[in-house]
Amino acid sequence: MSIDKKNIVIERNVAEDGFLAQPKGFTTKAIHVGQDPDQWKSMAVVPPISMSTTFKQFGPAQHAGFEYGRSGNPTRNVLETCIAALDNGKYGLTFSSGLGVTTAIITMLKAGDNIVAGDDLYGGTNRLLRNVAMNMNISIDFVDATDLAKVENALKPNTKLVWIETPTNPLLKVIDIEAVCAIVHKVPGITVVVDNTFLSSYLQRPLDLGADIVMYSLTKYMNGHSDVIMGAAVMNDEALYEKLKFLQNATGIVPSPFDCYLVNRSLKTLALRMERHKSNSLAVAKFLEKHPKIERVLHPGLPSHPQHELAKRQTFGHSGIMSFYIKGGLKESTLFLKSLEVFTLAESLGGYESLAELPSVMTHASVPEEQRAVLGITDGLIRISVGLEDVDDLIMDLKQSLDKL
Ligand code: P1T
Repeated sequence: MSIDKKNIVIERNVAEDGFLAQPKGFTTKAIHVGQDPDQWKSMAVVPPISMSTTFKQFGPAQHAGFEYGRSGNPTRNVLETCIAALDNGKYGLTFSSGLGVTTAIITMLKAGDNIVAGDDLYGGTNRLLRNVAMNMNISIDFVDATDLAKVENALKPNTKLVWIETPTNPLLKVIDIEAVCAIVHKVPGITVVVDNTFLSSYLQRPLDLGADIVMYSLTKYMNGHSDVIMGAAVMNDEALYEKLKFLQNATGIVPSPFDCYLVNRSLKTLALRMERHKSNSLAVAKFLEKHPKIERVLHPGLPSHPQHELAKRQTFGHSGIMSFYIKGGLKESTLFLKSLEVFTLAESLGGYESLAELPSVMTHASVPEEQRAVLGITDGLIRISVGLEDVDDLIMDLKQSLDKL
């Protein structure tokens, strides 16, 4: 099957596991795009870290491409070029965190505008929309975007942004990006943003499916080593890019050159890491699904997942993140989490190490209680990020911890 989007022909072949087959060339791009040694006088193969906050000018307002470190930096440029290529996008921009990207995008709006957002979002995104954007007199409608009619019905004359995560945090709902974009783009002037943090550009490419902006918390899989907080936005539209580039500088939400170096280095192993996250997490999900102390496992790679078929059509596989309902409540989930020995009880996800957490009191504590109840973010819902350890050790750890219940 092949589809034609904005003159790019996208091949969609099916892999053995039923998900989309990965086209050739991803890791070659991750290693080479933006990294040309000829761009440096030293011909360094590894892009140097330019820590300088300012750059010498030939004459007043005459410079060689860089003037001040907030408005542009050579190490940041390398990373932004590489990140854009991985999403088949024209333009990439990096910010000091994932929420920094969200702030910059929201700052494109003005008082009186409306945002339609998915109802299940990272707690910090939910908090930013409710407690910051709403205070700027921007209205937000939260909808279950797995139901396309709800997205369509929520659009208003003043809607300027549709914001979705897929899969969602922490309930792993999968949203049909192509269908949402087709509905929204019938109305001119609405930007569709897809938060692709849970899958990375290796496992899902929202721009190819019609999204206007793909955004990341690079803090997660894209960096993958739990040692950098950073965010990115990738897009094809020049006007959008110019607006966001202006805001990147004007709001000052920029990352450090050293962190850009680290993320750029990490991208070289993204494909390798994601393949291992994918296989480890499926093995863990299958183990948990059969365990008598577990009520239900939410993992798009399992046939029991409500949008399993959609996940297969839209993604190149699933990452290491999943949630599950343990039988019982706060007492049982607390005992389970405290008993883990290989998994670390901590917020975040997407690093090489396995993590586990309780969204209701940790990552999603800022979501209003009533909304958590409606969505099913209960005290029995545990989220895990399956890392790169030996999978038998991970399964043994989960087993010994569940045995304590
Ligand atoms: O932490 P930061 O880099 O600012 O990214 C925010 C963010 C945005 N989008 C998604 C889907 C996210 O999961 C996050 C951050 N999430 C966690 C810290 C967490 O534990 O879920």
